[in-house]
Amino acid sequence: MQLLPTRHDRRARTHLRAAALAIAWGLLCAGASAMAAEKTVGHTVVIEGARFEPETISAKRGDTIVWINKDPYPHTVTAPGVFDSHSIIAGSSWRYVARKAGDFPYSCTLHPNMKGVLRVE
Ligand SMILES: [Cu+2]
Repeated sequence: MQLLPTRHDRRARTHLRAAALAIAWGLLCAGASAMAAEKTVGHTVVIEGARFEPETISAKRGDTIVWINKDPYPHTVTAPGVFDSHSIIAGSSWRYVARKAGDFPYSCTLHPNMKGVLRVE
């Protein structure tokens, strides 16, 4: 019988504390993302055939807009000085949270004839 904690006991307790912290942190994060998900309003722009569909998308401040590239080659969603997705590879997407109100014309830097407008109220 031992009265003093052994080295093994101490280590076990440290592990337990680390595990408890990890669980608490996980719950905190899950809660925060659930709250964020409730508030988020999403809009989708599909990029297909080198066109933005719809060409003009209306959103409110705080909304998230997702551009999905369905073409087999990359595109960008670029409003100089406002936002820039850089290359969105085939089959990938890019999301942007509209923070500022206004009309933001954007284009694809790889295909400058591809144009769209993000309208934020
Ligand atoms: Cu393009």
